[in-house]
Amino acid sequence: MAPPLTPFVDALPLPQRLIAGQHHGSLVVRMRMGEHCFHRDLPLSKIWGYEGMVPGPTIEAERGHPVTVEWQNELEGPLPVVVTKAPTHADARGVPVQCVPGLSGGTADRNTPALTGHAVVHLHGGLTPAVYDGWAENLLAPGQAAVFHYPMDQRAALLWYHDHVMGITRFDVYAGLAGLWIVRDQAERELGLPEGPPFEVPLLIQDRNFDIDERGRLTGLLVHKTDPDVMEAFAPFTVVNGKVWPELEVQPAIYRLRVINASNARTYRLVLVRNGSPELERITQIGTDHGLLRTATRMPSDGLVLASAERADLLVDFSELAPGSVLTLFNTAKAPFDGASFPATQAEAAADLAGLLPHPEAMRFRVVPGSAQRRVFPAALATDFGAPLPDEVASAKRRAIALVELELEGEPNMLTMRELAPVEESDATGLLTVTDDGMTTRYRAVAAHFEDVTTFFPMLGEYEVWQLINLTGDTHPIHVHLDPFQILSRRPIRYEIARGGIEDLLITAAVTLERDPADQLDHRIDDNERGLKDTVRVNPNEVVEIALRFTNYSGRYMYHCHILEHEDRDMMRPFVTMPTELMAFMA
Ligand SMILES: [Cu+2]
Repeated sequence: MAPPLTPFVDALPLPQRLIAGQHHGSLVVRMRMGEHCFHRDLPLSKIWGYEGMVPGPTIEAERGHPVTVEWQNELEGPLPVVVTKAPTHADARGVPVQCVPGLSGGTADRNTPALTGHAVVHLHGGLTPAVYDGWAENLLAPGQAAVFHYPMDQRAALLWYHDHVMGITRFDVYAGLAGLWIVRDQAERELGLPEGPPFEVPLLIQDRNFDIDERGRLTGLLVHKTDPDVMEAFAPFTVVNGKVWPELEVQPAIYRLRVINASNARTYRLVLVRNGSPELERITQIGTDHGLLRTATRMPSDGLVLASAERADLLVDFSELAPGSVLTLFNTAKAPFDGASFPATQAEAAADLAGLLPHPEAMRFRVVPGSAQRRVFPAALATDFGAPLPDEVASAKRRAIALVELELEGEPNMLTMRELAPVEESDATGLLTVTDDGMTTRYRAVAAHFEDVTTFFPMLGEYEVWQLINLTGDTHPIHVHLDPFQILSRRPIRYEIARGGIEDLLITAAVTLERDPADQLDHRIDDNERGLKDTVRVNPNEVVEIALRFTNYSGRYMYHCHILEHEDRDMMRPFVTMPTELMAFMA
């Protein structure tokens, strides 16, 4: 399908840097309506952005140096996004409507124009006291402001800040309310990694769609479009740092790319291609969500998978390339993503309309003349964390959560996290059984929706193991606020859901920890996932176990799917971290 915009004609923008140390750790960031140019050939788009920009300024902080941000809400309504649900999944030619611009016969949603700009800021990956974490219901109306204190008592990492309003996060982030936040520290600096321009480049990747006028010309107006078959918005244009399919000129040197998937729903599997061949070996991954891995790793053989909110810290070696060399970054992941593999050698041909991937291009790198700079970075990177000890895991509090899709007539399906409590009774309805190596545990769902009773009260300083059981057909990136976690295991399951077995709360299903004969996924933990994570992909037919330990801050936090259309409907739950000594006084 010919792209309706010319790729690689805009230079990759670098977000404005806002270095906290230059402002005595005290920043003011305004949320404002702005006008933004997503592509050379597009009219200006109205956006909501931090400082009126897409993405917002990149805040840079130093470990151990607290940062305060006065978040000032100066947004003006209405929401600068047309929200629509197209009446059909595909048009008369059979092209899925989410692969093309415009409303595709959909009518503009009537409720979203009433959104005047309530907002709340969450620092994703921040070890932040609960009062400053951006609870989804504690909103700032336009004209209101709040000062949030960020201790920055955490290791160097690429974080991001974004809107988190209950029920409409998908629209506020889509409108532009997202920005990067880099924590730096001495341990990382001692490795001599590139820091700042030109060799450290953040790449914030999103997908966006735009409206068309009566003559079919793109208008620049942002469109959030879903369809009767697919409840997530998968937009056809890949936007990096606010530009559609940009190009970055690179010198013959090693670049450090700080990559984040900031899309609402789309998962990317990134493959760097030169002269038709994948060049995965040109890339070394040194960090993940919460900073450096213990050792540098190669790319997975299919490419780098990043679901919504996942980050990767990459070293890319352009040093031996002749000026004029061109390398294109492709995305080979179909949408909705279900973990299915795709060979990197086919990356240029990854376009797939049925997979809602009309244009697999993401961006391009072009080598320009410069003095070649060859450097070697150490393979051993971090020693400040290890895998949780078997003893700690064995004695940890265990929790089980089923990821479930509830089909509804006449409205979008509802995705929920069913928090499960073990029960003794053996009656067959309303129970979810998990059979592992002949041992069966019976559970009853005790919470499903955000406003249901809180059931998770982790003790500060104590390990917990959360078991995430995916009973849906898609991959869900599950994000836990506050401290990072480590992935303990990823194992195949087969399951049967009883007829009518998914009710509003209860679920009747049998899960067995063994491979379903029809299941093609390998269910392995990639080397680049063996770090400190805050978002983990849970694929279909899979149970993932994570080890968490909350440390410094007591309070009410959230965990949720980071597909924003899921989070908003209703794949999000609270948990309360508690100091142990308070438990004796809990009624
Ligand atoms: Cu989800």
